[in-house]
Amino acid sequence: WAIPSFSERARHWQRIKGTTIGTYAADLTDYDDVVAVLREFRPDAVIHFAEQPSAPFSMLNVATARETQVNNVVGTLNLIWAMRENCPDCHLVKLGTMGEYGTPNIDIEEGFITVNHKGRSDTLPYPKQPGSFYHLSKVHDSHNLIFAAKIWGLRVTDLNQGVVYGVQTEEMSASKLLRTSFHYDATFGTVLNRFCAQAVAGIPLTVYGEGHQTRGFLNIKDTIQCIDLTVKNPPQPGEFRVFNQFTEQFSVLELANLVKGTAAEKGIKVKVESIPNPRTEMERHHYNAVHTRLLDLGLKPHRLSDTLVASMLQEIMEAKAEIDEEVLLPKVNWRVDRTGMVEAEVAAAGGADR
Ligand code: USQ
Repeated sequence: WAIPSFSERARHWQRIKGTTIGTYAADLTDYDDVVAVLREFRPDAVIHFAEQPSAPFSMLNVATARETQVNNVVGTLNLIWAMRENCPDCHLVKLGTMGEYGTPNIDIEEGFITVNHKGRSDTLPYPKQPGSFYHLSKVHDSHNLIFAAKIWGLRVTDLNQGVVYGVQTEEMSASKLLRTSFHYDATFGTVLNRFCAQAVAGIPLTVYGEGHQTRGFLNIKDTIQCIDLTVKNPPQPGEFRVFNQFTEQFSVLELANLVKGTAAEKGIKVKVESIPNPRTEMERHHYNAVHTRLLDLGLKPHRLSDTLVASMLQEIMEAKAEIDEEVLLPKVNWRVDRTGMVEAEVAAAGGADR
């Protein structure tokens, strides 16, 4: 659905809430832009969500991989330098991802793990095994942030967020003018949102491979709650914290079956289809990730339920005519087509008959 521009939404928020919100349009990869905004606004906290967020986009070709890593890593690097020079006491709340950890065969801790090695012990950053150039960009960011906290004393919280689902925040339900975009395409849409859109469009739900891939999930409403709690409880100068920001774990197949069951109650017949996995990822693996730090700060999770899926389906049904079925099937393949490479080498060598 069409949404008002960012500044229009800010103006509308101002009208209904009576609070002032300034808006700036700046490019984080332009250092002077970043400095100008910080100098004028003088923030106590910066919530950094300005990264390219799609794993498939980063795996499309060299240009999109480069765009992802330059935008994400250079943008964050500019921001921490600008904070060091202009507001070193400001709290940086940075959007990371649970995908930084990958799917190791041990439980995932909240940022750090205590290791005993050859009779000595240390608490170290949890090992990273990301699954795309996008997820890697967040790993690179995390390392830069750990360093900036240690060397310059910046205060940093890395929010390792899981897969977000949901259509509505409370503000968006109160006014359509505050709506944000809803992505259901194979590149920018996340899995549960996509399954709901596929159900409404009447096409089979695209479970990649076996569908036992398990991830941490959270409702879009809880994303907002988590940021609020993080900003209200800043770290000490020089402290780098990691919060694993998700509320529940599900496999892809569990989500598909939940959507199928809920859609059936609404009279929508849905087929769940396993399609060849376009990604290189484990389809059967251990997954148990600690996520207590935001709960300790007071997070009240909105858990996934059939009523919630029903309300998502309802919301999407109202925009059914606008669904573009073309974008629902995955087009980006993680794998290398070696047959093509051999053919290209043969062609480069002057053709098959040489
Ligand atoms: N999947 C399907 N069918 C689909 C789409 C996805 O089976 O039609 C599977 C994927 O193979 C994957 C899982 O569902 O195993 C999650 O995929 P996703 O596209 O919902 O999420 P992902 O690519 O991991 O990325 C999303 C956001 C990203 C965020 C990340 C959190 O786009 O910004 O960082 O979720 S996490 O996954 O925890 O790293």
